[in-house]
Amino acid sequence: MTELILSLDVLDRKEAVKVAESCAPFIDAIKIGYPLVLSSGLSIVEDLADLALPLIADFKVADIPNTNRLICEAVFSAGFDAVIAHGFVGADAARTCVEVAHRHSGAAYIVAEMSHPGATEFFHGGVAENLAELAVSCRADGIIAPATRPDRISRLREIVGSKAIYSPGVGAQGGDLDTVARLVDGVIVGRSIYEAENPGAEAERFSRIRR
Ligand code: O7E
Repeated sequence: MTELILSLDVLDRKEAVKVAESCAPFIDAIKIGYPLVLSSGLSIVEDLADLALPLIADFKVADIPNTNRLICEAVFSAGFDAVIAHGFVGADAARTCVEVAHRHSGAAYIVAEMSHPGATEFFHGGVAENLAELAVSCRADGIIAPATRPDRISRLREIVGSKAIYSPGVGAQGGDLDTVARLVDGVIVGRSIYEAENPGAEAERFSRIRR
């Protein structure tokens, strides 16, 4: 089964909770990043707790080991179940995120390659492959790979094996749902669902990948 992860980049707190509630039966997790946390505060986690869905903190943590540790401790203390970190800061810093996550019985995912066009300016020449290898050596739970470049997902799969691959970029960024769903463990979808007239119905439509 391929998981469907809702990217809840909605700025209004009430609207965010409403969207999450309507999508909840059709999704496997909710990804929350800076847009929602900066507009609503960390307590948004408490508002979503009743849905009993895993909450993924997409803070793309990218600092020195000690600062990464402080950020990740705050993430898990707030009630998140997983954190997303960058690997380009090096193995010591990335490993810190993984260690904090595992100490809290949570998960940590490392960004291997991003989905937007500009990502190719730096994620080339083996950089993403190196980041995927780093994720494996740091015992991360998985990587993030671009739905906009399915061939790259296949290449990174060769490196991470059975570790999870979660993939953003379907819908609004042009990635094809069915193509990507066959390659990854979870598809991350934002605007195509939360900007729809009926987000719940749209989430249900996307949830065909869970069958
Ligand atoms: O394009 P959307 O609206 O479907 O939203 C995609 C979400 O995934 C959005 O929150 C964006 O910040 C995030 N994302 C990407 O789009 N591309 C990436 O390469 C990485 C991420 C991301 O979430 O990284 C951590 C999973």
